[in-house]
Amino acid sequence: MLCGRFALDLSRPVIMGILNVTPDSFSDGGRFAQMDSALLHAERLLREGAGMLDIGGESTRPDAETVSPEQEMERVLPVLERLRDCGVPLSLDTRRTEVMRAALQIGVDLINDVSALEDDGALDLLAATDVGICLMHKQGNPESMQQAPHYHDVVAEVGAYLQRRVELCLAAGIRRERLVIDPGFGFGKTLEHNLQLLRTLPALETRCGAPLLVGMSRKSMLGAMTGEPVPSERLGASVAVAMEAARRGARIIRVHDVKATRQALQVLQALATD
Ligand code: 7PJ
Repeated sequence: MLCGRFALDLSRPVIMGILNVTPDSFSDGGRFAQMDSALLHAERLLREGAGMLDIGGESTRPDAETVSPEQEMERVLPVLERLRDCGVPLSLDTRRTEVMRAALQIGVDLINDVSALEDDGALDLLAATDVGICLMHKQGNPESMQQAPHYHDVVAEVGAYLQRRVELCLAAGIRRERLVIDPGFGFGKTLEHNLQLLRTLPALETRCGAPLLVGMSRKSMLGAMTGEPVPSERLGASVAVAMEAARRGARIIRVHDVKATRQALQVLQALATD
């Protein structure tokens, strides 16, 4: 995969470590404390085996508070700048063209967009660059998407949407090698929808002709299966679904817990016969 300054080898799954840059509830030390804790956390993710970092300043969890584009940029741009030479591709998790434009000036390798470049101008902006692009499916908006997710055939609808977004990118002159796709677990989906998508991952990759990125780490679908209400206590469930996704061909796995995911992937790879 071509991804800004990097050509990524996806023959084995790559772990994308999640770096949230949102206000730290444990400290009110302001911007510097936020920066320090983000950098410390990035160091840990890298030490534990992250092959790329996904930096996000706007929470897109269900019911999250809204963040202005200015706030989002204030959070992520300094972190992007400081991590620029950390040795792995830097991904930015954003839906906003304005934030993408500013990040491109500093240097970013992949734009991870949970709205698949639907913001005005995003497609044209990225077409003129060489960054990687993650196109994700969601139904509705983060504020309300979990209220009543509905599909006639979730696998067919998510596949058709992602296929259309891939074709739109190709038509805009973006090379296929720059694209990854993501069914968007938890983004306007019930547990049953998520499970159907997980079971049919291989067909999605074939249909869209782009490698798969998946993100299920700590999500409420795991709470629904295990009864564990606390996201950070869902490590076992997170690793289990990450391995199932890897077995079904996921190439980039977006997680909070890099060390445990890496160990599990190493076992999976040792067991593989082909
Ligand atoms: C995802 C994401 C995901 C991609 C978030 C959370 C919510 N980007 N950003 N895929 N989820 N590509 O991590 O709980 O599933 S934010």
